[in-house]
Amino acid sequence: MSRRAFLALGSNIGERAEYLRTAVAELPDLVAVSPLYETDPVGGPEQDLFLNIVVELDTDLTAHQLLGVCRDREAAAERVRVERWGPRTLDVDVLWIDGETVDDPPELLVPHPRMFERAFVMVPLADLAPDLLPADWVHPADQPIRKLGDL
Ligand code: GSY
Repeated sequence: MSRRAFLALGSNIGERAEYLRTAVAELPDLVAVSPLYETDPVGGPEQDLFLNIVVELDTDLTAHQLLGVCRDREAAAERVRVERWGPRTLDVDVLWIDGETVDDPPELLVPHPRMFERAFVMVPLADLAPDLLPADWVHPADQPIRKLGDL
């Protein structure tokens, strides 16, 4: 049975918007794409600004199949894992699947364990699914993000 799932996408190397557009075009069961945000990097070394979006799928793929979709999109963007938390052409994470939790570390944890700490995830997620924003969620003051418009 299909259910709502959300993925987070980010890029901070090269033609950032193009990496996001190409990935979105290849996603299965896509129903919505958030506005595009430019965001200061959170964590990791000093690095360039990210572009971030969140997408909504209506899918009957399993959580692990969704993880495979994320990895396929990253591989297609020729992502090279040079450094954990470092710059990347494309990052795609499973954030949330309605009614499901997955505890299969380090491969897959759903809901994503850091999503609620990250403005670059929660702000675009709230654009698509305000019901998922906790009532007491506060935008961290040290995580500025700027809405750029549609991808
Ligand atoms: O976890 C996703 C990759 N990533 C990002 C990101 O996508 N956006 C911002 N602003 N900071 C980030 N730090 C990491 S790691």
